[in-house]
Amino acid sequence: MTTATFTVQGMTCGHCVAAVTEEVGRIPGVSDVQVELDSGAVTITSADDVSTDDVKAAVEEAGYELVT
Ligand SMILES: [Cu+2]
Repeated sequence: MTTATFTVQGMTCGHCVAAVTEEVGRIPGVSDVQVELDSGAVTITSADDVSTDDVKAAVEEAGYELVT
């Protein structure tokens, strides 16, 4: 198990958090996603390292932007 934290821009409410959690949770191997609304921090627990490209794609699919 490994964890990685990313920052997502543009979330404003619990619905945004749910959308990001759902999309990021679909990345293969991801077992847990914790989203902090205020800071935009998204902590991902997965079997193997997640690729930034996968996280970026999932975040954009949800309608938000990954801060790099
Ligand atoms: Cu929202």
